[in-house]
Amino acid sequence: MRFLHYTLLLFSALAVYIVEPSTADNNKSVEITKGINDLDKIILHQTQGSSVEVYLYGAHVTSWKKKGEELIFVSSKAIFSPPKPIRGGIPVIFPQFSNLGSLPSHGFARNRFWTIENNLSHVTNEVFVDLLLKPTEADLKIWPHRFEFRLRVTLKPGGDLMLTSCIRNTDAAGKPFTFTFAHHTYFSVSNISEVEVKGLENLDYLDNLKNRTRFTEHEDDITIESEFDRIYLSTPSKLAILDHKKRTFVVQKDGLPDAVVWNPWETKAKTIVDLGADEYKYMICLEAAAIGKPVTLNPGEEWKGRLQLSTRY
Ligand code: TA6
Repeated sequence: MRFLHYTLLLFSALAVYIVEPSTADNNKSVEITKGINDLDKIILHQTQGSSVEVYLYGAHVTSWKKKGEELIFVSSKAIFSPPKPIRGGIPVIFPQFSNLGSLPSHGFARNRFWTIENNLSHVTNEVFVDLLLKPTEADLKIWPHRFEFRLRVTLKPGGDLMLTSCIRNTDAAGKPFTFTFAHHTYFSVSNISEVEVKGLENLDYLDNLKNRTRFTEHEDDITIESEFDRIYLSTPSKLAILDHKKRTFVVQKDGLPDAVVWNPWETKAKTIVDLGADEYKYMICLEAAAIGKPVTLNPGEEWKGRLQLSTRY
């Protein structure tokens, strides 16, 4: 009887965790669990109290912690219930950014259920999970293109977060398709008044508040003092958000030439049902994106994009 009891305990522990089989303090693991509203969630654990949480709903990162400190903003009013996208975290914007096409704004990848590719693992010292999205019959009705979108979410030993996207055109009928893309990251900041965005000086941008009219940025460092919504074109691969009260976020990107900077500010924030009235003060979106030059893939072709987030103190 006692043998049976311990065996059951062992198997239930194994069912939830894929734990590094060596010393406890390594603590590298991938945990499959339930989140808000019982939605499936994966938690990547790394050494030194780093962790990442990602929902299968939207392949949506909703938490990134280093030394136990939360670095990603999620609204206190976020709705974790399809088809509403989750407000905050890192929404995956595909195959259409904003209203740049006939699909619903920001496409459909952020409100679809993704699946786990069967290799929850950690290689070397990295902990990662591979997520997969393929179009449903309903998707094919609104966007008649066959694709496979693989997103690897990786937590590195030092706590850096990496998102590696791989989109393949699997259309057997030989049709190419074109898309725009963004990782719509909501960074958590001490206060928007303490923030500067670095690396966008002298670049052209499309102002979403002025019919996407094209302008050139003349400020060295961007500060936000009102509603702000711009698509910066062909930016450097390394950008930074300096929060004078807390830390610096370093954003490194490959295959994602553009960057969107967004803050709704007070008035617009009041029109967003799933955003708390003054929460605009504690977030800034800096989105690694491919918008200015939409990506076209012929059958069999693949596109890759990579985003790496880190912090400096
Ligand atoms: O990325 C900036 C933006 O396109 C803004 O124009 C604003 O609409 C924001 O995204 C949020 O969009 P959502 O559809 O999530 O409300």
